[in-house]
Amino acid sequence: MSTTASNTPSSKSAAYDHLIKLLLIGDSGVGKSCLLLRFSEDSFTPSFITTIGIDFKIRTIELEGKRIKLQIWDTAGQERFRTITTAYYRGAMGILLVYDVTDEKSFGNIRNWIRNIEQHATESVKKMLIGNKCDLPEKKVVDTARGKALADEHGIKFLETSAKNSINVEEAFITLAKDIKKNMIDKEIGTPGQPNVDITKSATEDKKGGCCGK
Ligand SMILES: Nc1nc2c(ncn2[C@@H]2O[C@H](COP(=O)(O)OP(=O)(O)OP(=O)(O)O)[C@@H](O)[C@H]2O)c(=O)[nH]1
Ligand SMILES: [Mg+2]
Repeated sequence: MSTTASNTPSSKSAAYDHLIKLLLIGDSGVGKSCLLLRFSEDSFTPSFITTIGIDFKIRTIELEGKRIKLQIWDTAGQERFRTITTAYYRGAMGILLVYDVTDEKSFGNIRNWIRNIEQHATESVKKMLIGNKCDLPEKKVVDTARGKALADEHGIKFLETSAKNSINVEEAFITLAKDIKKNMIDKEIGTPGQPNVDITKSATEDKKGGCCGK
């Protein structure tokens, strides 16, 4: 598990004003873990280490003078982990739906991922469509207009990113966080001491059970 122990979601120190829980979903190999690694540690690895079950990373950012703790859950795209990964949808305030611009199938499957969200996430969840690997224009098969059209059809934002070349990665996470924060201020949720859905507990239990340890 690559997560820093002091950053476990159960840490009680309220060194933040709002806690925002995000989730990354999409087919295996589209670059979810790499996007998260770029955002949380500003690094990239070309080797493919498929995610087993679920993982998370933390990064605290500042938005309009408020400290926003982002707890970002990275799911395995592989079908065999579907039961465990869908259990995390409900706790998410925002979901990044990721496809690979060089992989037509991963784009086609976005409709299935959206259906999963409709079935398992809360209705108010904010979504964003991400076309990753935009650093490979010669291999690109899903053009920008198609990504944009799909996002428009679902009334969600869209960005093309590159975890490798660090293009639009910050923008993706921060735009989604901003949308959620705007909503939160109205509803006064996610502030320290406020009860909110604790998806951490099940993660810890799952790891103890050995079904998704990393
Ligand atoms: N060229 C390029 N390659 C990328 C980019 N992002 C990820 N990759 C590569 O794509 C492969 C898969 O990346 P991962 O982030 O592990 O994919 P994933 O979506 O987390 O896959 P699962 O964990 O199996 O669901 C790796 O070999 C990465 O190096 C990118 O922006 N550009
Ligand atoms: Mg992964």
